[in-house]
Amino acid sequence: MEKYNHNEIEKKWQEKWEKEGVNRAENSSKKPKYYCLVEFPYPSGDGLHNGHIRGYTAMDIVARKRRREGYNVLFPIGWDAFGLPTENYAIKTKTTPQIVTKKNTDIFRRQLKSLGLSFDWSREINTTDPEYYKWTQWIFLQFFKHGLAYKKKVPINWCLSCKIGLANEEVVNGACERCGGIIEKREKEQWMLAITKYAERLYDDLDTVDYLEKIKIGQKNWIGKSEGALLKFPISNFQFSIDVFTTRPDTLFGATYMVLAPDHEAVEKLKSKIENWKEVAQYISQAKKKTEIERTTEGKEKTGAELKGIKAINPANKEKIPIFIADYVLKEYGTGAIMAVPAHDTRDYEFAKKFGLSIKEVISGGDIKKEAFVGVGKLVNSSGFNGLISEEAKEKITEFVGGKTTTTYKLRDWVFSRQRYWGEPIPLIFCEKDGWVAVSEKDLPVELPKVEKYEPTDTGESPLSKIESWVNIKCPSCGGNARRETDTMPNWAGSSWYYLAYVMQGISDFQFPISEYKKTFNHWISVDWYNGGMEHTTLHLLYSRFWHKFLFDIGVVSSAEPYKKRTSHGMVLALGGEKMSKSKGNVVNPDDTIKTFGADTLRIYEMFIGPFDQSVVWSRESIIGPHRFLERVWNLKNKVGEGEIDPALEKVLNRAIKNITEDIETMGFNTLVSELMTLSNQMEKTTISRKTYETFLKLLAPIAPHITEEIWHLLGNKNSIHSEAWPACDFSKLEDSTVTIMVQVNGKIRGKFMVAREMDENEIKNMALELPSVKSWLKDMGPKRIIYIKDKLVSIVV
Ligand code: ANZ
Repeated sequence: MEKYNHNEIEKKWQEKWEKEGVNRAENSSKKPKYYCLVEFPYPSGDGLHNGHIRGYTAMDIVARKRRREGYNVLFPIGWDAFGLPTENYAIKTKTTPQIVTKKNTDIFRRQLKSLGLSFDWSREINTTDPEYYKWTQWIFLQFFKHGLAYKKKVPINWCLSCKIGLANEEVVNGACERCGGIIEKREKEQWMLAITKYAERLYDDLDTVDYLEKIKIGQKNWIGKSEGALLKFPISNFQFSIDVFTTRPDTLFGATYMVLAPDHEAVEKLKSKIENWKEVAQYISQAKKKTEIERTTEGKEKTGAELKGIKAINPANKEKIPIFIADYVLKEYGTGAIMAVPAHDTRDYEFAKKFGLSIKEVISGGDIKKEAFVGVGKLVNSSGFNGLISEEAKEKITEFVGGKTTTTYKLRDWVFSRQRYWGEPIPLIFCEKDGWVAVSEKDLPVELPKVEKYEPTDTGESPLSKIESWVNIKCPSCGGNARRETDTMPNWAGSSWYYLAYVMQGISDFQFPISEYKKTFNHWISVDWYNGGMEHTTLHLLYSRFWHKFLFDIGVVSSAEPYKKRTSHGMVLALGGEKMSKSKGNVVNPDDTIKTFGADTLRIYEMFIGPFDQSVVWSRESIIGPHRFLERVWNLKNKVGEGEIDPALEKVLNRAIKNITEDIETMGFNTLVSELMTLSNQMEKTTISRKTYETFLKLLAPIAPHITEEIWHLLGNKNSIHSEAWPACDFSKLEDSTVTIMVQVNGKIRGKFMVAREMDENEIKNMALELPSVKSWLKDMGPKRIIYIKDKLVSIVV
């Protein structure tokens, strides 16, 4: 067999495509637009990993197909380069994050180019470029000006080893998401973004987008919408009442005690009458130390303290019930206070058992001696409401006690400050007289100053706070002495709007005012198809949807959602199913694979390795298969004859066109590859016409762009195969009008006959029984059963 020199061929075409700018998107075009987006990588020191390659190759296939279907395609790439690993590495190696970033992006760029991905490199972006974060800062200022960025003292999750405050979402199982280190609660003034103001729209608008169902569910769970009621519980001997939020007002008659979050404001107000204040105060200080996750984990032993000397009044039956503080109730959710219904809520049940509180059944259907019955059902022990079903009772009981139906969300406002160096400076200035003042737009970007030392501080101040010459500044409003904000933005900021940055990047000298460019934004936005890792389908996706909706509200963009469609690929794992990581030494370096087997082979392998949405295990042995396949494709060119088109082959070819066209849309990339393999097997068996071979190459081109381009030119074609129209399926070649029906008697084939496709079942059964060969087997016995499998088989049992 003739070998093909992948190294030479791949390099040659990559250079030519780049020189000719074949993948550039046009800002104005008569063609319809299509915007394909992949998650831009964080340029870590490990280089590109196989998970990136899997997702990027998939979208590359889509982008290539769209171009050939006549679309003006935008398929861009860039670097999400702010973040802790770079900063930590710079500290360790005594360089600067700027230098580390430059080095890493150079490696990533080279690697991505060596894969032949059809990115529009003219639009490359980097979130750490001052010309980029100028706009991140500009968007932040718009939030600030619209009252959606505010400073608040919040208990933050402080990672002792990263020395950084983390958002709740960044705390996983009570530990730091980045380093796995210990988290402590600390009170700190932080910039917050009011994402909760958008909770309802972020939830409801999921109905308008085409995301994988599991992604929609993930988003919904983060937002955590709950429909329920606010009910007032008067406090005896006090002139006020406490609101509780409940999703089950139908269980009100079973509320046998009340629980407040340990940090609920009412505790202070009740203090004078609390008989066991010492015990209560001690419990409060203990609870402070725990993270939210520790507090709320199911099945954990419940703790609490009763507020002795004080009672609440159940508004339904006027019974006096005890009040507790307990850490399973969170201050930030609902009203921070609950009515406890131990018969019908698991956590309340555990708590009541431990503290010997009364458990009163009000919904029938369970066995409350054994466990809480959390289902809905008929009301009992509920006075005039007995016999109603839960749904009805919810409304009636809420009305009866003067409550209010309401919707709550689990989503919290977003802690937006970080006390680290390698992030976007928050463009605000504090003046004693004017308070917080925005940096003027003409002074953006507020550049990160070059510093000697950017180690985090133990006091929790940002390292920027030590650079007096940078910090001290005149107030833009009154001209008096003022100080810059020294906190920086979280690493989520730059990626919250980057799909817009690619559009801006295509406009030379993009400037204020943004409204001038609305036409170009409107041409490209929304993104038509966005693929990325499953791990980014909650936070990043939610944050960027939030920013987009805000930009929509202030008139920058005209669509309510940034991404029309979102899909996800499964991870590529190391042998043994472990995550690939440098520290485990099990990373497969794509450079080696490309050198040995070629980018085309690697691309096919990554697509062939398993169902796209599932995790797969990398294996070097199995990469040989795709490589041999390409060698056979290469050799097929020597078989091309001018002879008649083989009708059988034509049928296989048209079926492949149909299936591959569909496979790309449904991300069935592994079946796409098998389809191509089957087709090439068929071609090896007969003479092939040039047209058949060329069509085959056109189908293979999106996944193996180099080898197909090379053969295409060897066949004498002058244009690029990647600008050839996408093959259309000739359906008349596909379907035979007749089918062959096999006939079995007692499980053995005894005959066959041809009929028209879709013929009536009874007629076919009769024809089978009339067949001479079948008749001889049946002799005089009547058949016991006849089974028909459409267009395939009649099975007779005697
Ligand atoms: C009484 C009740 C009876 C409840 C019952 C449930 C079952 P979701 O669905 O997650 O929104 N709750 C309310 N605020 C809370 C807080 N700050 N911390 C902890 N728990 C809180 O849950 C709503 C339910 O969680 C509410 O409904 C309340 O308990 C509790 F048979 O009220 B329920």
